[in-house]
Amino acid sequence: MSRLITRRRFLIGSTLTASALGLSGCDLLVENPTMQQALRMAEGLTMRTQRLLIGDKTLAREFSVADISPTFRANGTSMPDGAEYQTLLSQKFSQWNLEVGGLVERPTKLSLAAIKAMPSRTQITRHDCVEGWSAIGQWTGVPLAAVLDKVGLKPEARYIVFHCADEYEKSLDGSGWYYESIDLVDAYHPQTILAHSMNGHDLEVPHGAPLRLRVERQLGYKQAKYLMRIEAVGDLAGLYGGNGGFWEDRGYEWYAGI
Ligand SMILES: Nc1nc2c(c(=O)[nH]1)N[C@H]1C(S)=C(S)[C@@H](COP(=O)(O)O)O[C@H]1N2
Ligand SMILES: [Mo]
Repeated sequence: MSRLITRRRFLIGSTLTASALGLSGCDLLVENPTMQQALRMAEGLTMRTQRLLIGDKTLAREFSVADISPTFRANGTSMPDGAEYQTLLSQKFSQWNLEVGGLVERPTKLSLAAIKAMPSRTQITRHDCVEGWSAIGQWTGVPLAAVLDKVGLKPEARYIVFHCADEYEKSLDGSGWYYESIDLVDAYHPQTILAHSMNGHDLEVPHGAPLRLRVERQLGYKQAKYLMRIEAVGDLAGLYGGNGGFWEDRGYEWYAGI
């Protein structure tokens, strides 16, 4: 399947991998099956090695209030332009719900108020974007584990998928929606939260209002903003490009360990 090459995709893709390999653009990489297989094997190795070395429950470093960056850049989408999101925003997210479904015993919808009423965790962590910038921010939200316990995962569930409100790459076939996924080790990690607040106030639109994922041992593109729906699945093959995330479908690693 051939896709339109957007300028953004070319720029980001090429700085990430193609330049390191001396290729002229990420499409060379993305369309070369041998290279793809080699990358995915190396990625599996990285994930296993990292988990062997640091363990499943190791915490990402946490910082103090004094370390919080005075400015935290917004990256990727900074304002979803779809009508549905615009309506929800104009109502201050009073009608927004997080849908939780897929391979769960009790599919549910959670309002923002319900999410804010759940036990929360606050953490000050460093966000590392693959493009080469970092910022320290304070995040408050409900542990994903608490949400998953509420709905009850079915035994076949192996990944949690995060569906977002922004179509990052406009396309006729709808393949450009931002989404992400993590496995159950990261889903149940104590620092994996659905954050509704940043630096002590409600999440602002550029940073993913009303709710975003924080999965602190991975890179920036895993931190899905504008959450609309969470889905438990047994494998990632049936979703969009099959690689578990918007950027993963465009050549990035699925396990983006820092
Ligand atoms: N829905 C959505 N989530 C997203 C993105 C996006 O474009 N859309 N960009 C990702 C990238 S590449 C980064 S670095 C971070 C940026 O988060 P920030 O805007 O709060 O800095 O969000 C990630 N999550
Ligand atoms: Mo990023």
